[in-house]
Amino acid sequence: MKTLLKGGTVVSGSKAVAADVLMENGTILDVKPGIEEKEADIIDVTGRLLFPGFIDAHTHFDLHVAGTVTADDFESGTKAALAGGTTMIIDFATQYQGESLHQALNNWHKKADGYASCDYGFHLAISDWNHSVSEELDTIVSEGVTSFKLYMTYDEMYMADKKIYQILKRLKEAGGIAGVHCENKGIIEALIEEEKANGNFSVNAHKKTRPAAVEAEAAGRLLKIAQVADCPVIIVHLSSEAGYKEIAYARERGQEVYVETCPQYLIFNEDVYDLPGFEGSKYVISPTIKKESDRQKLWELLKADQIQTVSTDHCSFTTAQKAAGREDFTKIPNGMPGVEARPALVYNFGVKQNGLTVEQMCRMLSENPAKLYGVYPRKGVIAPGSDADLVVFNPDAKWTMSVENQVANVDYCPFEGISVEGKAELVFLKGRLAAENGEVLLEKTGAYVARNKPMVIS
Ligand code: DUC
Ligand code: ZN
Ligand code: ZN
Ligand code: ZN
Repeated sequence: MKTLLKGGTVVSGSKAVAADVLMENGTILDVKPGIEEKEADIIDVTGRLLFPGFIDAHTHFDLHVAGTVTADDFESGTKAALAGGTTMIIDFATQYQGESLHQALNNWHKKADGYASCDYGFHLAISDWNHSVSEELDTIVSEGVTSFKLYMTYDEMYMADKKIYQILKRLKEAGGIAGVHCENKGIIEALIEEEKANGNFSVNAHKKTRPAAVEAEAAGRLLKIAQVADCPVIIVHLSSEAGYKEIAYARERGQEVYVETCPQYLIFNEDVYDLPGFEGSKYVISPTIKKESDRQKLWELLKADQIQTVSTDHCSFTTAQKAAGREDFTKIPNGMPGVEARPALVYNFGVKQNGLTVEQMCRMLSENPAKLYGVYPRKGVIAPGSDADLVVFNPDAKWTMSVENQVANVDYCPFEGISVEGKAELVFLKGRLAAENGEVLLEKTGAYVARNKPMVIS
């Protein structure tokens, strides 16, 4: 059966035009004004924006960390994604010490295959770099895992400068790209010792131990390592203006640097860590949410196309899990949910309130991640031949975010009480109606997506 969406505005990264969309068997057949098709299911989408399915390139589902496991696994996390209009996620398959990259990938396939309601791919987080891992890289890339993650902090995954350099050089040969978590481990550890010595074990010590300079130092160092390795790199979850200055400096030197930020850094400021009681623990994430001036700078950078993607870093823990750190902030598991809220948040705070265009929103949430992570033009665009992953977005729908209407498996919503305009009304996954007004209709039909090498984003 064919489906025809009539009367909407089709958004791409470069334009928004009135056009109808015809799809069949999971694929888009035609996109143009005035399509007539008697055999099709016809849906009137007048007044709606049609976006290519949103891609969240930064989730942590079923991650065992900090002595616990994230509240969302692939089953609940991908349902939440779909509810908000995200039709593909890219999660971080994590190599633990002593494992091969293939073992790590197999572990993540076991978590996801058969459980996912949206399409999915994996980045590989490299934790244990050695000769045999280096030898595996070419096959890993040819098998469709073309992006990697490196951490400059966290004991279990920390990568020293020498290894970062070696990995970047090998990735350049193999045709993969690395996204890097930039924070200076040593400074954080020293600041934690100071806070504890001063008797401060409370939530607000979290922000004191991770000031912007911690991010900026690591970003600057990474970018110099990448300069020597002559390799493009992605800075994930950028949270500060100081961090951005290092990126601007590297770009002036001619380096290819891609940047991701997340809704939480665009919506909140560090005052969340001073909320009464233990409320601030809901926002204990790393990097931390920074100052009001950083928040405003990130919006400016998005408007100026200096930041390429907005992903969520969805890494959810319940209030009971967060409570493990009631007496010691370093024991609060780091992370917050966001996978279902991102499209509406970016539309409301970006397009409605901050002067982003719908084309920019399309680039940040769909086209750019599709290009950078090697799934374009199969995904990231509404065009003949592309997967029929598509969001019918109602720009005028008014609603209030709340744990009451949240699909994710968490007992709080970090955006509780925030009223927004704009909602994913109908979500199509490969031509089938998979979610409607925040309710998931089609479960566990998500497929694994092997990816191509990254495309340059201009
Ligand atoms: N930061 C978080 O807050 N959670 C998951 C991993 C990360 O880097
Ligand atoms: Zn598990
Ligand atoms: Zn990170
Ligand atoms: Zn992350």
